[in-house]
Amino acid sequence: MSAPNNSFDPVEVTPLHPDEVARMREEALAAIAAAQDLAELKEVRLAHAGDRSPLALANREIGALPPAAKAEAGKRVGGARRDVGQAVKERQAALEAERDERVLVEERVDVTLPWDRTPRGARHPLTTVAERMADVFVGMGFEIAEGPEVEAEWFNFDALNFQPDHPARTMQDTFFVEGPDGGDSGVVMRTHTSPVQVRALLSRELPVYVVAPGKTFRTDELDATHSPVFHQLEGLVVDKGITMAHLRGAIDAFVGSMFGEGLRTRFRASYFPFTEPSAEVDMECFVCRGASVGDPDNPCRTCSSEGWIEIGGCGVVNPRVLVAAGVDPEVYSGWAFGLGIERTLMFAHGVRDMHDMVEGDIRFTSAFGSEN
Ligand code: FA5
Repeated sequence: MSAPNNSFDPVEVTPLHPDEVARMREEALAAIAAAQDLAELKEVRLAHAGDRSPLALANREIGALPPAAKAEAGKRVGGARRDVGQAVKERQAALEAERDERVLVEERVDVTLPWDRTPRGARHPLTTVAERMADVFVGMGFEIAEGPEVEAEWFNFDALNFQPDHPARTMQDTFFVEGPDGGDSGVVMRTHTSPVQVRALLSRELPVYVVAPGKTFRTDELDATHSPVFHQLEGLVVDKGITMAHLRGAIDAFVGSMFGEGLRTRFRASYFPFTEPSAEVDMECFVCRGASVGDPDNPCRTCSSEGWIEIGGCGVVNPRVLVAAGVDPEVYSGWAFGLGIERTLMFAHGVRDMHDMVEGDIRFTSAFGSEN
């Protein structure tokens, strides 16, 4: 067994030599001071204060020294490591403060700049008016029903009691969908939303209280009051003991809600194959309330000084329609209406020309705001 190495001189172990320890300390402090950002400082910390740094390796040598030499060498290396650790801490704090200051400047938001210069998109007023119209009926307990825009002729015409020779079926009014061989496909672009009546009756339990907003198509020329593609709101009620008086009440509630309370409505006798009796619905002009009639000094542009505005067609559901939809007309009765949504938008917002609604000019739609 060998004797303890009492005569060992720590000065002889190079990494523990005071000059060497001082050099390692100076080198570390210089590298820390030179670190320009936090990433660089991280690398410097690993190199000069990490487990494999020269000072850490020197520290390991102390274990091999004789006890008498350990204290002094430990003090020397420990002091250098403390200084390096302290310098890293201080540099870290300084660099973090610099970074925070820079980020504050770089990410500054000038709250005085004008905001949102890009015009915001909005839904088309036809969509919002259609929803408002439907909402009035939803508020009365109606449900929303739907049907396809490309519709079977049977739903669009036959089930609604249009006779085979009815003029609405001709090419002058209806867009027919061509069959694969160029012939008759039995399918049309729906000319009104009334086919949804039959679809609703076939697919729902009675009683039925529905409204169906939707797109419709006719071979009309685009002019100030007509469009080949337009929208209607269909309404249908089928229940026991339903009369035209209920229809009157529902229309009055709708007109009051959309255009203002207290406006009178009137029914003018008309004809639709799927209702009997049928009527055109007029409402009192909400601008002049009839005051312009017979007064050339105060003309009204909204009602053309007629005092009344036509808003759609309606009537008691023809028993033949109920039979086509499998409903017993001895037990059930009902009524239906079809309102033009473009016309409603025209009256409600003073839109003079149908072109404005279809041409997609943002100057028209933006006037309605960004209601969504
Ligand atoms: C019908 O379409 C019936 N289906 C309405 C109906 C439903 C009656 C249920 C009875 C029971 P009419 O063809 O009148 O009816 O059209 C109804 C409304 O659609 C018109 O009052 C008008 O506001 C609108 N309309 C019709 N054609 C056009 C068009 N080319 N452009 C814009 N709106 C139109």
